[in-house]
Amino acid sequence: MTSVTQQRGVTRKEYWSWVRDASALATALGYPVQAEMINEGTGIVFGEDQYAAFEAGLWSGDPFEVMIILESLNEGAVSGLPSGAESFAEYGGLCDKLMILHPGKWCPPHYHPRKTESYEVVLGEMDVIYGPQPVDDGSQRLAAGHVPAGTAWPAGLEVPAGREESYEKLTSYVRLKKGDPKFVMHRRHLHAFRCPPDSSVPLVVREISTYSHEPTEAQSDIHRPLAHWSGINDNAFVHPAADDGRLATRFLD
Ligand code: RUU
Ligand code: CO
Repeated sequence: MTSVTQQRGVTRKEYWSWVRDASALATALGYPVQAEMINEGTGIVFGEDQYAAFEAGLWSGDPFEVMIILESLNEGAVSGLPSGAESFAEYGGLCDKLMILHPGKWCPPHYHPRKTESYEVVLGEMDVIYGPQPVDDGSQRLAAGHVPAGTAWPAGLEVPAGREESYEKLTSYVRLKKGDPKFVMHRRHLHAFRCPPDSSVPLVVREISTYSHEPTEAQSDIHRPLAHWSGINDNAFVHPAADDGRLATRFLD
């Protein structure tokens, strides 16, 4: 009997060429890349099984949950608020990120109890799927906002093997292109997106959003205007394994 072993990590050589190529592309496209944005959390692999993406390589077109995030700004808006408004500050602020995904690769299904985000395609095309209705998780303090209904999924929208169920509630679909107006994904709407597998270029998307509460090392306390925000994780991934990737990269060497 032959046993199939799946790659469960990435070599440093693969990781750094992925991240350095992506940051060079971002710089060429005019994004303000700074040295401190390049680290072991810049490339995100959403769970141990998703390292298999590196076996066939990032250009294979195969569906895996693997992406780059370069974050140039994450500012909470907390000072000068009227009294009584402070506790709502965690819903505001301003964040600017550039996200880069290779053909077939996905940002996995998730929603944000607080963050509203918007997308502007800088290079390539973007397949977005989302939940047309907001998630009711009992935690809501603000209205969710309306995301216009898209169409049904087109044929051939391949999602990662073993994670199919986590995509099921994201029934609305839209394809975004460079030059489209920003598409707003309001808080509490499930969303995921990918680069089409037949693309000749990686998908590059600029995300402008409210403050991103994320449990990454890069989010040092310097960027957190309120101490208790360090305990907030505003990314609710549908698949339990998807959360792992935010915390550390698994190196094979
Ligand atoms: C995009 O939808 C995003 O929210 C990024 O900003 C990361 O937080 C993960 O997904
Ligand atoms: Co999101």
